[in-house]
Amino acid sequence: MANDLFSPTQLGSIHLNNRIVMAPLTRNRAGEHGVPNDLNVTYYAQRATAGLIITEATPISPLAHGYPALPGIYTEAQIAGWKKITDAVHAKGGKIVIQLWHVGRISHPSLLPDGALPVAPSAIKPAGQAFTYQGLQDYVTPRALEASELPAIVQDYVHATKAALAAGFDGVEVHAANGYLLDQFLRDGSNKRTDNYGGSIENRARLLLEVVDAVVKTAGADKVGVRLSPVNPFNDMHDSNPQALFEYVAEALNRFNLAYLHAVEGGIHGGGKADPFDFVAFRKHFKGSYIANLSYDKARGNAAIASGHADAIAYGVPFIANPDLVERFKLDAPLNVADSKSFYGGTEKGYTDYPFLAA
Ligand code: 8OZ
Repeated sequence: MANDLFSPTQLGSIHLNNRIVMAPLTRNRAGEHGVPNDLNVTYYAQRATAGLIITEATPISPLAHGYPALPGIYTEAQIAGWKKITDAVHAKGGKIVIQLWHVGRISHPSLLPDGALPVAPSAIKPAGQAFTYQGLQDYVTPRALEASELPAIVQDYVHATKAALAAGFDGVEVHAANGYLLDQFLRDGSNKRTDNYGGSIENRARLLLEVVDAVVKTAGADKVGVRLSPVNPFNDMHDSNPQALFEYVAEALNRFNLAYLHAVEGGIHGGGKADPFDFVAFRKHFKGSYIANLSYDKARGNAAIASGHADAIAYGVPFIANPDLVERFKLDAPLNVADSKSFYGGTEKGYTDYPFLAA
């Protein structure tokens, strides 16, 4: 029988009971100092029947922050907070990886230590406004990173990877999507550098590949995934030839034998219309496992797995509103509808209070 969403699979060293993956979802409900709290434990434990949970994007250092109330993965207290989450998910037979994040220019001095300027490949201010503790504020012109500063950022990824392993995660996902730092280097709308990290596709991919190399050396390739979003225009992103760029990146990632590649197959977060892109052709350039994401339902998820396009499907909004999404898919039960007003920040309302199916 052909594989479907309910077939077990193996992503690197991570065994999944099913192929229904919880996508990374920013929820802005961490405790003080970026320490995950008991409410966060409940939220993730409720969703442990997912074949794999990818955590919300998690800053790797104080300078990697860009929104209020994010959890971090760089202090002892944060490790202890996350350990409660990985323990709770594992106790229920689930698997969980943490998404490692540096926001680059999508930040604001009020969110950074000593009011620092956000950093980016080039000093280009993104259109739009930052979410800050004082409300929406215009983005500022970021500071272009010196090439000599990049090794320290790579080391921040290494430090965060060590912290993630200490916290009991099954692996890490390098966030190279959605207009944040690594994606800012990849795409030429945000990268105008004239050094080894800008210009050609090879140069723009260099920082991502250095980060992945360092993270793989720290965790082992079979515990590392990468997320890309070739045509998501969110965060004022654009590239002149995304097909060529991201097919190069997919092929370059083959050398590592990663646990998986994860792609956002279009535009998300209302960033505008995505450029055309052939995701089937793109996927064929990557030799390992592939997680597809973006508005899949059960039928399209099964079809993508049956056709060999994807090994697993990541569901975002459906997992916000349906902690038991796997059970509901299995039974073809109706889905709870997500309340978008409680996506970002707040209390248990719209976070841990979505009902499970009645027993
Ligand atoms: C929505 C709001 C804030 C952050 C992403 C981490 O798009 C995010 C994010 C999404 O990857």
